[in-house]
Amino acid sequence: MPIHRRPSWHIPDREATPEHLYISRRSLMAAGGAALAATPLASPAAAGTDVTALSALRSRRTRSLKEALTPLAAVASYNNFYEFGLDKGDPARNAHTLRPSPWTLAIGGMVARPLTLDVDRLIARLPLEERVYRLRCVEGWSMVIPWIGVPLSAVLSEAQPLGSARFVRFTTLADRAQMPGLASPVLDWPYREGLRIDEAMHPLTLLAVGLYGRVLPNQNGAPVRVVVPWKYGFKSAKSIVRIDLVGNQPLTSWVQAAPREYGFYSNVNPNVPHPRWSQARERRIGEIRRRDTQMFNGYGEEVAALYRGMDLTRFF
Ligand SMILES: Nc1nc2c(c(=O)[nH]1)N[C@H]1C(S)=C(S)[C@@H](COP(=O)(O)O)O[C@H]1N2
Ligand SMILES: [Mo]
Repeated sequence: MPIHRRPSWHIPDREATPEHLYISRRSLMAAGGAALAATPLASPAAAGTDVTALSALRSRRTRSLKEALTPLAAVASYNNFYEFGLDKGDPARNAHTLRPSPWTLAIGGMVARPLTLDVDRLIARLPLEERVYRLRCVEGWSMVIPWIGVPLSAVLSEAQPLGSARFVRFTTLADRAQMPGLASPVLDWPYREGLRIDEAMHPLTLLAVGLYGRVLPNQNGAPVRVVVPWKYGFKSAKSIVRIDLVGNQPLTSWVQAAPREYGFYSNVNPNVPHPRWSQARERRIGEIRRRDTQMFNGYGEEVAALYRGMDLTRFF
């Protein structure tokens, strides 16, 4: 691997795009048309962190892709968020009952300094970045999204993980009053995910609080979610309430539900088919022709070393 190359997310200052982030909620609504108007994109309770706060950002685009962005209307209306139903349109229809503010994120487990963070305040003090990442679902669709957030490592470091911590477990909200999908036993709630600690601390792993210059729409995991761009979408847990540093590989909801179909690693891998379908191709939302899926979702240059020597058909 060449050493002197700029990191692939580097873009020159002149291409950093403050202006187009300064989008008002009204112009987003106009741009998005009917789908957006019907969708309560705003997190009404999150007054402290509304779109003005995020767009007045400090946020600079620190990572771009030479691929068209998936329109916001699609990003906010074609979702997997089983807490709000199983159909792709259910989260946009149902997630208005989620109350993203106030919201507490606890960081604990094997840390020297357990934290209880008020997410509105966390957002206000974070040096937010905009990063355009692909997200690919294990079901074979993908999107390109301008996320806003910070590297997860920046927040985890504040809790001072112990040297003995080897994995990170994410626990998401499970509140029947806010989440009608919990009535279905499709998963063992709360939705739980996990990463190895080096994956969690990798500079690509984002703790996202917004997209398209605004706070996260509820259906995209408000107020705080992870985005792990080289893994299948389900590794990117939404509406997180707890992050624990742990010693052993945590049991995640999808591994628990169907261990032969969903492994702990779940790296995007066109060479390892899901037992019931191929992972070789994908459909970018908004496109008709399918395209080839890239190893590690195209992020191999940065993450392949994490898995050197591992049999990726066994650790899928
Ligand atoms: N809490 C929670 N997080 C979740 C899910 C979920 O059902 N519940 N679905 C996952 C799946 S399968 C995908 S593909 C992505 C979808 O994210 P998006 O709707 O923002 O595109 O969220 C992931 N995070
Ligand atoms: Mo997914």
